[in-house]
Amino acid sequence: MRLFAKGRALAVAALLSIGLGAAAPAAAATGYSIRSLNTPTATFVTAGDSVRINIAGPSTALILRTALRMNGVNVTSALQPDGSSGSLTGTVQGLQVGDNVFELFAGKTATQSVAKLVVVRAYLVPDASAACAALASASALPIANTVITSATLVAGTANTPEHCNVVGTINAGRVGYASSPTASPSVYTYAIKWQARLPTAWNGRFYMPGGGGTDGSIPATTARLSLGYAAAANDSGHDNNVNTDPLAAGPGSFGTDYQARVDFAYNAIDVTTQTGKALAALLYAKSPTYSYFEGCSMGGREAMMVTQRLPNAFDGVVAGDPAIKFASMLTHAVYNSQVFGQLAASMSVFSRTGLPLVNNTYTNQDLQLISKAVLDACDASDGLVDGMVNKPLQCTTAVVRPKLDALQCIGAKTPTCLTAGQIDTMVKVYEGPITPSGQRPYYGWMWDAGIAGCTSAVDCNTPTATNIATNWRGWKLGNFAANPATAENTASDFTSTRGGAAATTIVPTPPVLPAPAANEGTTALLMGYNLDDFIAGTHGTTAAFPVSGFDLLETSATTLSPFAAHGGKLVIYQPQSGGPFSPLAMVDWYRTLNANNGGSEADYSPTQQYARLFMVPGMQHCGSGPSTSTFDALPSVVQWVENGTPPERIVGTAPAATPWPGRTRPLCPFPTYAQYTGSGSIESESNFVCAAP
Ligand SMILES: [Ca+2]
Repeated sequence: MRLFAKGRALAVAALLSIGLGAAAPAAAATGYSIRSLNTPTATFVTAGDSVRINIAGPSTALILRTALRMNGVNVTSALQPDGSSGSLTGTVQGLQVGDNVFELFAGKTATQSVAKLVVVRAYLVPDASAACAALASASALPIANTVITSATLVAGTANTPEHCNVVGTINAGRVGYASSPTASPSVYTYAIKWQARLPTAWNGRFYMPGGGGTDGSIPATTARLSLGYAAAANDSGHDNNVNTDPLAAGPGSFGTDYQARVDFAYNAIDVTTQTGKALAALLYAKSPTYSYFEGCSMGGREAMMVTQRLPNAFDGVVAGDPAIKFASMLTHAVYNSQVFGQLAASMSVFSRTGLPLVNNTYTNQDLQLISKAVLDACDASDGLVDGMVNKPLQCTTAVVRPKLDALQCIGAKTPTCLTAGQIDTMVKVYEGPITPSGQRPYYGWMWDAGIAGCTSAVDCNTPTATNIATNWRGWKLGNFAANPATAENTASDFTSTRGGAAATTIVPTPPVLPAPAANEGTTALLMGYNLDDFIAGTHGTTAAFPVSGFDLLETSATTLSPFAAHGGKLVIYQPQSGGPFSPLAMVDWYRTLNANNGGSEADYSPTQQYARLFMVPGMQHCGSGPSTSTFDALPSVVQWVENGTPPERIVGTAPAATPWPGRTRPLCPFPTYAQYTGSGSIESESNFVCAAP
């Protein structure tokens, strides 16, 4: 189980050969294409001033009539027939440092290009070792109280190119509020810790990966280095190895300090972005031309945040399974701890410390029964029975409930049936939290096969199968415990390392203390909350906490005009099963954005000019599940920003741990969905279109 994963970039590194621009044929719709044959990265040339280029057209006769221009200069004579019909290949000399724009014209005098490709020739740092070392004493950095701890040239390896590794702090030694009365001051002494990696061969771009969980460590900054991006990241202003008070939700104890909340919400990203860009400008004597942000989970919230609060800082943003409506989401964590807890109590399943043990309310096989019921109810509604629900908004509780009821045990519970309590409780959770006063503070959930799902091509819907995906239950229930008498609740939604910390110390004002991290202390708090009181706390302020946790962290603004006006492009991918964040919350946010942007349910085009949402059937939190969950969204946003080509589909591939390894599907811009054309293999995305619902 990946907890609040630190950016999908790590999981998809193998796909990065797609490169900065499109290595795949560009402008295929015209029948013409340009490809770079450079290796190892098609569109990033790190040595020399030439690149192998292939152009293709509908026929040999037509391709011989074309003109290829690089930066406006005709370079057609560099290409020759290569033996394939309608195809010319050759080496084009004279790349300039930086971006080189190739355009293909159908005729020598045509003015409208039929294909386009950008190839970057690297900016090279002369005397990189000395230049890197000099950054250690860089002055005039933009943020006060910045300290550079080290600046070291790191030799290239098979995986990462030579780069300058710069490590530093901002506001180190800041003493915050005491996290609990007996805590040592070292626990509430803070710094914003950051790291920048600046490759010697640079593509002119800046890149920042988001964090994960409740942050507290610097995410990896190596994922895009081989493509030439200069990267920077930060720990969000607290360190899980330092700022962890066992009486203040452990690593969530930073939430007892207001400035640490502000740093976590947005400030650490702001100051690290400014610092990282300034370091790049010093090293390369040139400011970045484009800047990108990418993250999943909490990193996804950070991605949404930069489009809302720092609208000029980034040109392209990828937000994966984002933690938007973060404060509202916590009502779901609290509510689930209570309703699942009530089910556990009714089953007389208790933990080591005597709390209801949510972990054992459903076996993996029970969840797989529900997954199968969802498919029975909704798989065919998209026109193809393939184990995927591509029209999830039609898969309502009213549609699913009869299939669940059909699973109800006649007599005693067996592995092939569900108790009435199990069915009722799961429906409650999927309908979303309701408070004692009748408020509906969050959303229901999206019925989707990824509540469980097979992790192999072998049928797992038998009472004894063990190959069942467990990411969803990891968030909601925790893994099934072999011996309840020695077990504790481990659901990530309501234990101290994740949602529980957020619901006690990070979001409510004042913070709820003590929030003991040991002996299920945080879980016990959540199970005992009055949900109306909890909501009031998320909106609370005091003299010491002048802005509420809700307003700092909700990140749900539905006007992105400054970001759009800046030219920013946003790609969101939203798993339909998800983990901590409701897919319906994202759909509602996007619909509201569209309505505020002059769109309607029949017309998403105004919003799709700069923000596109891609639902991912079957996918669990930031990956896994019975899903085509392997994809890399960054190249699509780069194409959009730099070439003006919006993503009409993102191709996802099913990983090995699915019923159909290697299957591909188009992920479609909401509200369209992947619809089978009716012919050809159902395992190939090429036989699917993105259709209106
Ligand atoms: Ca289907």
